[in-house]
Amino acid sequence: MVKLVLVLGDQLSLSLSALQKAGTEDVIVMAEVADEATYVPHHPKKIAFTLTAMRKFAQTLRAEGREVCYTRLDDADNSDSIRAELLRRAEALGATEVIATEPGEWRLIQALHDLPLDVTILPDTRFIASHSEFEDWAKGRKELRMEWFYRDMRRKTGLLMEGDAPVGGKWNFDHDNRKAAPKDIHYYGPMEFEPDQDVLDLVAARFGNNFGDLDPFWFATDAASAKQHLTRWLEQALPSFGDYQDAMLRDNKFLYHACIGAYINAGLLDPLEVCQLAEVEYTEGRAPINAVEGFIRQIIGWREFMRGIYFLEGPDYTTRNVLGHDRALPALYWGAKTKMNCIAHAVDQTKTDAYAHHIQRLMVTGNFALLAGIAPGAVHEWYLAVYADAYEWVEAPNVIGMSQFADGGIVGSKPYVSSGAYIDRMSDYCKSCAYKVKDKTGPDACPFNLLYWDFLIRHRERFSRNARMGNMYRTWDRMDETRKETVLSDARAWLERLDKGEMV
Ligand code: FAD
Ligand code: DLZ
Ligand code: SF4
Repeated sequence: MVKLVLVLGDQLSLSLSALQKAGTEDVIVMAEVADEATYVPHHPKKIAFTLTAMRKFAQTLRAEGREVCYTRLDDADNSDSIRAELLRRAEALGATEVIATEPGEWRLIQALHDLPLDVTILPDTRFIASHSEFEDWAKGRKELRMEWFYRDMRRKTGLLMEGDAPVGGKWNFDHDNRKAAPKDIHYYGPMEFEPDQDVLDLVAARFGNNFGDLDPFWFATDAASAKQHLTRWLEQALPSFGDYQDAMLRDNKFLYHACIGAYINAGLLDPLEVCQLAEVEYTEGRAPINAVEGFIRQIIGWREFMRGIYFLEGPDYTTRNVLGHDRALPALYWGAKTKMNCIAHAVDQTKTDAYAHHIQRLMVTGNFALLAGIAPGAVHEWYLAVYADAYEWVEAPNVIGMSQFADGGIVGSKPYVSSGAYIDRMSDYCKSCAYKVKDKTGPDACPFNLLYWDFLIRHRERFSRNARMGNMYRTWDRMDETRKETVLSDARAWLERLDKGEMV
């Protein structure tokens, strides 16, 4: 009897385990559904990217002779959810079995388990570490640290290895990767591709009121274009990737970042192949070790580690809130005017491109949310909605864990917080900001300076025993009492203005 083979919007790879397992007579089910477009208010560009890439992938499958039952969002008989679409197709075709590759979100895994059909969920083999490998690695460890896991992934893949030893004599070259913003940039961002106007019109009509600009739409939406973009990036930008990985510039939003997260996560690029291509740039002498090692670490280290944590920690991970933060997400995250230049730039870029690079996400919008005590669930939903590369398996550990410390230190050993000084060192935002980054108190003081101390003092009991944070508390303890009081009262007054919805 014919089986249904489910392919989701982030499973657009010919190597997908469900496609490999299926017989040629089995029917592939792909569905554009309202449920997936609305579980958070996704950025219109993200929706357009997903739908365009799904449509093109269905064409590729058909060209290979596979039968695809494809539901478009505006089809009259669209039943609005993956579950209902599978049931509808099963009934029409008389099928009782479904083959699926494990979805990247507990919500959908549960929905598949709940189907009154015979469902086989296969592992997602596009990742380097399986769930059991990560569990075995994690078992019995007091702390889960990415660096140790990463070394195992280097050994497993053989990337940048000379026998058992790391190429260049060191596992990690991050020490060379924290240079401040460069003066000249020789890379001008990702390649731009033609959109599918039908999809843009559909998304504009259905989701045009969501936060985010649909135009200009520049994403690659098939494997060949994504590879074209990657090839150009490897040639033009990889050599400088490491040096300026943490820098932020007003007029050069992408710096030397690869802008491939959306492509890898949707299945248009294979993560291992991407790393192998980067390795060749090193072995052929075209890119330095600090750039190539740093880049490969992001993919086989951080990306795999985050996925491991998501599946290890279970479905309640997104509700964690060990710091008890409960402030509502301020309107400035949705584009309301703010005097904070760094936030304005990061949010504006997010609105335009459904993209911001790692340090903007971590040290600007994430840092601010943590310092201001915003409810981590709200922060999580924002990140899941606004970035084209956001799927829960990778977004949640980055937000709930790395950025908001809401998991109590599973992902990171200390919270990523900083005052304005860090942002000033790594960017050119502060020069043209209405606030003064050097002011620690008073009406023009940079809010990051005020909130930094407010955060540390609110959570003193938890963090003062952390060996990596002792210095911060010693600095505070050396400040004179009047100054301490002024810092804390200025911080409280600033937060009150934020809560009242004043322009801050
Ligand atoms: P580059 O800087 O060029 O890095 C290359 C690749 O490395 C990325 O494409 C990605 O595949 C991988 N990578 C780098 N850092 C990470 C990381 N911390 N976790 C997982 N993969 C990583 N990444 C997502 O893919 N989806 C998300 O929803 C997401 N949300 C984030 C939220 C916060 C608060 C933070 C701090 C980080 C988040 N990241 C997320 C990680 C990282 O910011 C993005 O992967 C990166 O910005 C994507 O842009 P890029 O392709 O230009 O990356
Ligand atoms: C993100 C997304 C969107 C916007 N739309 C669809 C869709 O219509 N159909 C689909 O199969 N997948 C979509 N996706 C991706 C899913 O939300 C994703 O597969 C799950 O969140 C699991 O990672
Ligand atoms: Fe951001 Fe403060 Fe710098 Fe302004 S002064 S850009 S608020 S860090």
